[in-house]
Amino acid sequence: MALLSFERKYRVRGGTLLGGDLFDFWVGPFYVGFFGVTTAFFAALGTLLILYDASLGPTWNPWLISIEPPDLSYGLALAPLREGGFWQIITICAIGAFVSWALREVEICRKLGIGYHIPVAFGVAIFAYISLVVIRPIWLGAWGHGFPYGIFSHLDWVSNTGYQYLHFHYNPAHMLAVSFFFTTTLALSLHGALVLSAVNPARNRDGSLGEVKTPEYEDSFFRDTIGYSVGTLGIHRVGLFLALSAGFWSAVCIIISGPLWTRGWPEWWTWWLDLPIWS
Ligand code: 07D
Ligand code: 07D
Ligand code: U10
Repeated sequence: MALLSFERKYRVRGGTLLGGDLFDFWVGPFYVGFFGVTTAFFAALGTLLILYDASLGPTWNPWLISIEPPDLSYGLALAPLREGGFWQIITICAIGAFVSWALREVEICRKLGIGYHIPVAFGVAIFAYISLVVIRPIWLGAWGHGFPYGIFSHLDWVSNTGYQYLHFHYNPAHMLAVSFFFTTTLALSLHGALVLSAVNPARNRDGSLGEVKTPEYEDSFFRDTIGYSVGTLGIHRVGLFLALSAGFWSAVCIIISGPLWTRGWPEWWTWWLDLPIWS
């Protein structure tokens, strides 16, 4: 079915979580819904506050604008607006917008009668963000442990936080996360390449279209090369698992840095280096 006639068929009322029929309509290609309105509200308010705070600051250079979290001395209290209060409200707006976006995805899934895999996956990204600006700062007792909202300044935060633990590469959860990120790109490149090789074949020498191949060809390629094919549905499960694991172990690696491990990460490995089997 062509996409436009499909849209006519499925664009019917119902399936909303909140608001009933109230915002149950589309604007151009976008579904709105109650959570589309809350997304727009939080995104617009957060963006305006960033622009307003930037207007009070020293620069309009987009690379240098930075919304700083409060000083550590404020602990978990509310800070005055220009001393981290803006960062606190912007953080609430960001979480409001991300969670609203996820719930709007849920409503769209319900309308379509498909699974909730996409909002669940986005939930892992939201978890990683919340681990940086809510869970770890609360556990360490100060909002000042969150990262600043600026293009270069958030890189400075990552570098400084990394060196605070001497050598962040020795964080075992960071190792898992990095390996999952690398494996995700390997899996996606293999998958994209395999699908294109089978369903988008080169033209024949006489100029006629090449034959589109069936999944048996795809399975056979991997049975011939590595002895096993995970299958055409299976590769999508593998991909989702790899990508969500990357985000999950990222969240773990930063939550444990400080709350559960305060020394340099290389030191964590002494238990391993001291195992009696090595001597
Ligand atoms: C391609 C989907 C599109 C999304 C894009 C991002 C904004 C920010 C700026 C208000 C893959 C839109 C950007 C809305 C507007 C202002 C001042 C997604 C795609 C194009 N980072 N980070 C970037 C964010 C953190 C790190 C780029 C966000 C942590 C490193 C962009 C968050 C740590 C590097 C950006 C966040 C960290 C970057 C490209 C939130 C650990 C880079 C992102 C909400 C996770 C790279 C100059 C991209 C770069 C980069 C955005 C959090 C580390 C500005 C929104 C604190 C080491 N980050 N980041 O393509 O070039 O994502 O930086 O958590 O090298 Mg970052
Ligand atoms: C947090 C983004 C969430 C985004 C959301 C949506 C909008 C809307 C709108 C486009 C998690 C935002 C949407 C704003 C945009 C429109 C229209 C994603 C988030 C909700 N590291 N490291 C990681 C590597 C080093 C350090 C993670 C590699 C050094 C610290 C990942 C290397 C030191 C932290 C990773 C390397 C160091 C990390 C990041 C190599 C510095 C973290 C991915 C090759 C000296 C962070 C949860 C991530 C983390 C993190 C990779 C090196 C420090 C595994 C490959 C040794 C302090 N590093 N790192 O988390 O775990 O994405 O954050 O050297 O805090 Mg590291
Ligand atoms: C996949 C796939 C598959 C496909 C696919 C895809 C995965 C099976 C079948 C999909 C993949 C792709 C298309 C490939 C490319 C994708 C990426 C590389 C990922 C990254 C994506 C991007 C960078 C694009 C990001 C764009 C976004 C998020 C759109 C921005 C939209 C808006 C700002 C509007 C949002 C809508 C809302 C909030 C709902 C209701 C609101 C409105 C309609 C607007 C009305 C608003 C008001 C009246 C209030 C005003 C408020 C505003 C303006 C707030 C907004 C704030 C701002 C600051 C702008 O597997 O194969 O093929 O295709």
